[in-house]
Amino acid sequence: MDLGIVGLARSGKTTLFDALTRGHAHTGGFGSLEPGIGVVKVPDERLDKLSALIKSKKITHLEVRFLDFPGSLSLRGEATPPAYIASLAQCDALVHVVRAFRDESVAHPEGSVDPQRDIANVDLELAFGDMAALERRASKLDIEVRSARAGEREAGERELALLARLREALENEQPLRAQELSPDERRMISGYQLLTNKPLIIVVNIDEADVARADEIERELAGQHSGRGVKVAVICATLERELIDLTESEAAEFRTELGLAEGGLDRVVQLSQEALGLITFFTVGEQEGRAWAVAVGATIFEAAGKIHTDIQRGFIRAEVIGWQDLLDCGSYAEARKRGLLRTEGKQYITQDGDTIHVLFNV
Ligand SMILES: Nc1nc2c(ncn2[C@@H]2O[C@H](COP(=O)(O)OP(=O)(O)OP(=O)(O)O)[C@@H](O)[C@H]2O)c(=O)[nH]1
Ligand SMILES: [Mg+2]
Repeated sequence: MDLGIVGLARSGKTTLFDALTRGHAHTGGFGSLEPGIGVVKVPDERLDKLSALIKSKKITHLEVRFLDFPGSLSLRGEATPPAYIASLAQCDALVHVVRAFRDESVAHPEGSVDPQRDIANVDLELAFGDMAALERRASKLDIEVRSARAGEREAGERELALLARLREALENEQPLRAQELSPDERRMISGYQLLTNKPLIIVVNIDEADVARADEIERELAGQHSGRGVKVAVICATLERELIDLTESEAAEFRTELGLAEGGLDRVVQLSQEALGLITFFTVGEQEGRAWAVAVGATIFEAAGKIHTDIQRGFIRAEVIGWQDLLDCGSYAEARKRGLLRTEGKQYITQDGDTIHVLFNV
């Protein structure tokens, strides 16, 4: 899962990236147009507790990759370089770092701090990228349709109509992720990797002086901006970056002193999972406790396929128990005795937090 960090120049993208990756990332080097890349574990207390209970030798968390894109997205007047758009298009979701910190020594590219304006401008920039992509596709397809025989034009014509509808939505400042699309239409545009169709996490980078009000600021902004495929998180990137160099107890003390809540960075990572429409299930045994991601609504048969294609192929049935029930029972044996370890067939819809054991035969 690749998450692209974007935003205006000097909004705090690299500071956030360093905090998330604890400074251990591979970076592109000064002046490079390559994004810095870092792998981050998705924290999950449920997995930690389950693995401790079953005494798993190894714990494997979910992982996401963050890509720290250099420089600015909105370049006012200048077109965003196509190579930049193309790299963004490869990402599964975008993280937009918005500057809300006031620091006279750090120049804002627009001359003043205004998070609402910057959120709108970056949305617009992403929409421009999509508009260009849709136009390119439409003009190619138009030629194909015209040169096709009369009876073979229908699919192309339907796609052209869809492209026109999507362009109109973008012109009306509606991101593509907000559009109602049929499964068929979704399939038609799935290859285009459109930017405003990707889940978006807006990370508002607040001032050190505002951390005690972080919750309040987040509620307000989330009320305005969160919606289908959009999540909002508020953090102070510089403080989070400073904390990673401290010991746990030093960091805790520092947080109390500043009124800085714990887990701000974890939330950015967790929100990205949510924005992607993923839920987590677990496999927990003595060898390994492991978290897996699967789309909301996926059957346990599909979940089994995430673990291994053989396990899916030979699927017989699965034993399933909610993570909290397993913790409460204290062991699989006790869970079975109390009837909480259920047997489910292929069609069972996997629930967030399910602990599963697939019985299979290949
Ligand atoms: N006061 C304050 N300064 C910050 C904060 N976050 C970032 N900065 C400062 O802003 C400057 C730019 O931060 P970066 O993290 O390099 O920003 P960036 O978005 O990666 O910048 P580019 O990659 O050049 O676009 C640095 O001097 C940071 O120390 C913050 O929360 N508070
Ligand atoms: Mg940077």
